[in-house]
Amino acid sequence: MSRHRTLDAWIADITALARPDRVVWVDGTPEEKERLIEDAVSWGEVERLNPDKFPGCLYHRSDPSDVARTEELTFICTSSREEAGPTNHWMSPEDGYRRARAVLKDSMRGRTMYVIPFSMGLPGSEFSKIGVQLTDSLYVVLNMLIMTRAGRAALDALGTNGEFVRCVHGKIDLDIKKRLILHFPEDNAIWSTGSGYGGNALLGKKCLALRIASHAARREGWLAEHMLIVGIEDPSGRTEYITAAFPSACGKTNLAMLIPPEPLRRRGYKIWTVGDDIAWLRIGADGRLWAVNPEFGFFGVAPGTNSRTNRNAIETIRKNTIFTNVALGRDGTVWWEGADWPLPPGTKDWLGVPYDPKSVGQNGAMGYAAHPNSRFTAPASQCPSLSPHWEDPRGVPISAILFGARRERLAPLVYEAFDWKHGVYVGATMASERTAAQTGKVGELRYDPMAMLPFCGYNMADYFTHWLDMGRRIPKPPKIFHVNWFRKNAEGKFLWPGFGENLRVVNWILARSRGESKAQETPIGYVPTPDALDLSGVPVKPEDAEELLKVRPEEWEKEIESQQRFLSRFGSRLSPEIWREHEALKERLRSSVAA
Ligand code: OXD
Ligand code: MN
Repeated sequence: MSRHRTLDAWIADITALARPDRVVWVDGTPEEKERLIEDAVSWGEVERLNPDKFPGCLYHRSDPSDVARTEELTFICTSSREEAGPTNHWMSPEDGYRRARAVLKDSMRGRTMYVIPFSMGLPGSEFSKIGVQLTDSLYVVLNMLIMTRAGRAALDALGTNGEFVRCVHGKIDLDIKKRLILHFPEDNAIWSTGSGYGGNALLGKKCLALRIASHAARREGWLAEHMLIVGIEDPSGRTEYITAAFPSACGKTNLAMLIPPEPLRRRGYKIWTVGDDIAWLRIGADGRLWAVNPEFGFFGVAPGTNSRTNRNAIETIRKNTIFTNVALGRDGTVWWEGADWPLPPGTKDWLGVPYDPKSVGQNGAMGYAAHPNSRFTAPASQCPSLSPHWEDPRGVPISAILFGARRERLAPLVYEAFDWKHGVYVGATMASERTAAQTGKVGELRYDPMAMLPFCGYNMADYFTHWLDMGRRIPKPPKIFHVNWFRKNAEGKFLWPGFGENLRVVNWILARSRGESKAQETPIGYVPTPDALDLSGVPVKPEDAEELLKVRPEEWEKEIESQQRFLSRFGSRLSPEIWREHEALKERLRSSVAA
């Protein structure tokens, strides 16, 4: 029981429906966490890892059918289908509640239902939103304790009549037939059933902080975005912040925790991580855009993470971390493809089958030891590059916004939009090759505007309009850029080394944002002049550097035909300003090809 009558009445309703044997309130104390871990271990939900090598760490294997977000089972339940728009799956609120209630009915008999009050953002800050999640999964509770500020403080912030997002989660028997991820933005409610996977089940993250929050942000005049936030300190001691939106599993965590390459580190460059996945942005009193990270931890992709690609992440996950669907050694240590430590003896793969590297491709685990979307859940506070301002209730001021895609061809390493409106067009027509974070065919090209395709809680045409409106309201807007670390040469080799070297590109972006540094105008935007990027010591051949920045108008003419098909899906709801940007781009390309 709390002091909040609406909260208590709602919990009573769900308890009567799901009929758990026990209801346990999560208070967020370390003693409680220890007790919950004990229970989770004794019920076989998690195993403790080797206490010397991975102190306080836990291991979890999920159901093999429950390893990624299931976008086809994710719905926006608004009164009209148009409100959800053509890129979201829609269900009427009546149908949504009826179906979810039927699935949840009696499903917690013999189980405990946990009540998790949590705050996205610092409790009490104007940026924050409170949620309360009910769940029958102890694994979910342990993850929520890392990913959100959960427990007593969130409940206190709610007081006796504060507003909160009602989050109902039942893993039930993880049956995909019972899987539904439903959002009711008009009701401030989320119902998720039949899945225990992070993106489907940790309801503070994608469901609240993006889908429900984006809907609220439009009403309230701010932005809820799928963006990392990072500060770059230069040798003079000045720190400037950027946000960057990349589709899932395209390196947001790596960019957020980047280690400057040696020559830049020696000159005094430092990186300050604020967030790796979600940014909430508001217009500050000084007319700039300010951002907070509403999360409390990192839910990162494990494969490919090593001390070369992301040393800060490796430091972050050494203790108090939950590993899901990675490979497990007999000695209680973990491993994944791309780890830079040896395969531990007696390793079992993510399905629990003994792993034999010699029979890769033939065993039941898709040939991988760790699932490609296996994850770590780690407290942000353990990150060595964590910004001293990461919990500043005002957030940090943003100098530039980056949109990024994974494109083997076409998109240059970096280009700058002509202005905010053009930047919105660039974000709206972002297309990327699919990764393992979504179910579906890896490698296929899909439009993912602002990396928000799976996360926008309303009609994306209205979302673009909201971005355009925000541009008019921000007195000192950040500049907008597009980056692509993934361009390949004719032999299929990456042209750009990526990782730490990305700081070279970010430095050009920051210089441009201050009105410094050189660029050449192309039909798609401003591209660095060959001498404007500091490539000293970067292992890139001059001809590759040229190719990286190349804009081929003939190729872009094909691309904009496909952009036009994508944008047409929004019909008359799409702002004429977006079409004007489209026409202007077409015209610039036409004259450039003609010349
Ligand atoms: C994530 C995702 O887990 O975008 O961050 O899928
Ligand atoms: Mn994400």
